[in-house]
Amino acid sequence: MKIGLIGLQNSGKTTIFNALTGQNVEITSYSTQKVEPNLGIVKVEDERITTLSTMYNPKKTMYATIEYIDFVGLTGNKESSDAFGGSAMGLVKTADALALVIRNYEDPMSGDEPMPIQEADSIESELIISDLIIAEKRLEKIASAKDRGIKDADMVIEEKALEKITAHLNEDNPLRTLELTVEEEKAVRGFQFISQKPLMVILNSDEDRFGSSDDILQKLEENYKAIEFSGNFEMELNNLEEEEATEFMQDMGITKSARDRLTAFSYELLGFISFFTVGTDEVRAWTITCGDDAVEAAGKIHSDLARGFIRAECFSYGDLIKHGDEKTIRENGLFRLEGKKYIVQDGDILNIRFSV
Ligand SMILES: Nc1nc2c(ncn2[C@@H]2O[C@H](COP(=O)(O)OP(=O)(O)OP(=O)(O)O)[C@@H](O)[C@H]2O)c(=O)[nH]1
Ligand SMILES: [Mg+2]
Repeated sequence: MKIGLIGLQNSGKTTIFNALTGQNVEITSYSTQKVEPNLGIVKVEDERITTLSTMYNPKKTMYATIEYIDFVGLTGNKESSDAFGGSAMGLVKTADALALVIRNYEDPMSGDEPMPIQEADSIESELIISDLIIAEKRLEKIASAKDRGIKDADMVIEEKALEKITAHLNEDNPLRTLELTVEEEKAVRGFQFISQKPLMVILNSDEDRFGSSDDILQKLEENYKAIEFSGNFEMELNNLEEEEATEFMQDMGITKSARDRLTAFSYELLGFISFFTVGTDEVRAWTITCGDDAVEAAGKIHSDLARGFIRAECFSYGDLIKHGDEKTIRENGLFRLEGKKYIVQDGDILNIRFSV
């Protein structure tokens, strides 16, 4: 899973990136104009994998991972709608979800008071406008093709979908709140509209404001999924010994690390679940979307497994813990053979039978 951190300049994206990844990317209160985004991969803590690894004693243990991409800040200048210009845009489009970082502290350069709700709304508008430009350009092309007498069934569907999309965007709504039919969705998938991506808002509060922003969070939650971090504080925890860090966190009323909180939040937002593969070679967690079937799960491991799918041998992590070993699971009739249409459950342990 890839999450892109976006937001205005000085909203604390890099600070939060450091807090999440344990990296030490330079933090500046002036824009560095550094266009290259920072990349960091973090492990998704899952005690089930730890337990499975103890049971199977494999050569390799692989946790699921989240990749964070820290982009350069947007200027918030409506006239220049090239916010995600060039290569950065290409990268933003590869993200599975966006985390929009909003400043909730005085601007270190100008001293300006934070205006978190306005900031979130104005960036949402930028995303909407950038999609609108793409959709309208494409509609113009379709219109001119039609003028030249070109017309096919696919184009008709695409045009209808794009009209629906532009109407929605024109009312200042992001595409993630628009329902498209499977056909329409397919027709416009290639545009990778940015406001269609799942979005979470990270309210980045300074130490004084942290924990007393319920009213702001409530307001944000009218339109967004929102979570509060104290970026600076949480970044500095990385430099402390664990015991000391825990004490500091308790003082702030933080129960889990920024990394664990954002992991849980994004799994919930994106509807992600995990299944496992086990063996003496490797114990591994795989991330899929809730509702995915056995073939889709197999495809996560390797496209060959999806293509040549025969059956999934399956039992659940919960049953394994309850009964202690695979043998007892079989004896109790809890070892199942599932077909292509089987909807994989969180905590399923799968072995895919396939032939290509
Ligand atoms: N008080 C306070 N200041 C913060 C916090 N997070 C970031 N800052 C300050 O805000 C400034 C910018 O932080 P960065 O993390 O570089 O912000 P950014 O969003 O990555 O900025 P750009 O990459 O230029 O867009 C620095 O001076 C930070 O010290 C915070 O939680 N509290
Ligand atoms: Mg930055």
